[in-house]
Amino acid sequence: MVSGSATSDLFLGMAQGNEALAPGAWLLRGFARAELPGIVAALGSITQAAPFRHMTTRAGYRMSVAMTNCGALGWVTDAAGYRYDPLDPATGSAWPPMPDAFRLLATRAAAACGYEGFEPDACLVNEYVPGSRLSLHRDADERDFTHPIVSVSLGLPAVFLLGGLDRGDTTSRVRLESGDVVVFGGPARLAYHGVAPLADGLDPLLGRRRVNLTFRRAR
Ligand code: MD3
Ligand code: FE
Repeated sequence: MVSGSATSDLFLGMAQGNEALAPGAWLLRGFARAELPGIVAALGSITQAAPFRHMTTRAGYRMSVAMTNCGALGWVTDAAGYRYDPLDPATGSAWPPMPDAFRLLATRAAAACGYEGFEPDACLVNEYVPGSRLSLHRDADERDFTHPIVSVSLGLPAVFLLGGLDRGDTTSRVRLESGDVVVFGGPARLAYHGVAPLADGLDPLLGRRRVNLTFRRAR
């Protein structure tokens, strides 16, 4: 798509050029491109305070994606299961604050898709190296699913898999590049999704890796 008519786009407050991936899911190609150097610099400060680490699922599997967080709450998984925690279990300290530039970017992207007033309190930061993947899952640890999730892709390109509300639904593949932003709300908020194994390459800003920021309203 192919957003609807100019009239309904205006009515919903959506900018021209947004691509609908599914009802409620919008791809904003290059939305963060101009801000990439600043985002990458801020990311360096965050990972200095809260380094990337490979978490373990409740079932005991080590995730191939390394993770950290910024913001009031951080998503963690360990033998106790999945949860949002105000403290980084690795340091015992609060997660680094969410930079204003991150928060404003997420709020602007959500508003560009018709989700006004999005105020994220958690930003999960995923780091992929060649071969890292994220198996099909849905994000259901948040309190209120009327809030969207905003994803910002940085570094190497990835193939994002988007399914439906049932695990067995067919998935479509979307190539996400550095600076692309995706907004998942409404009927797409609880859709199954994942990331195919990362292909090798070299990104001018991030090297041999991909980093994804997901902005959430957890509480
Ligand atoms: C669709 N991250 O952190 S972002 C995750 O690229 C996650 O690192 C992927 O899935 C990544 O949970 C994909 C895109 C995304 C995020 C949340 C969604 C897609 C979503 C929530 C509902 C539907
Ligand atoms: Fe997810």
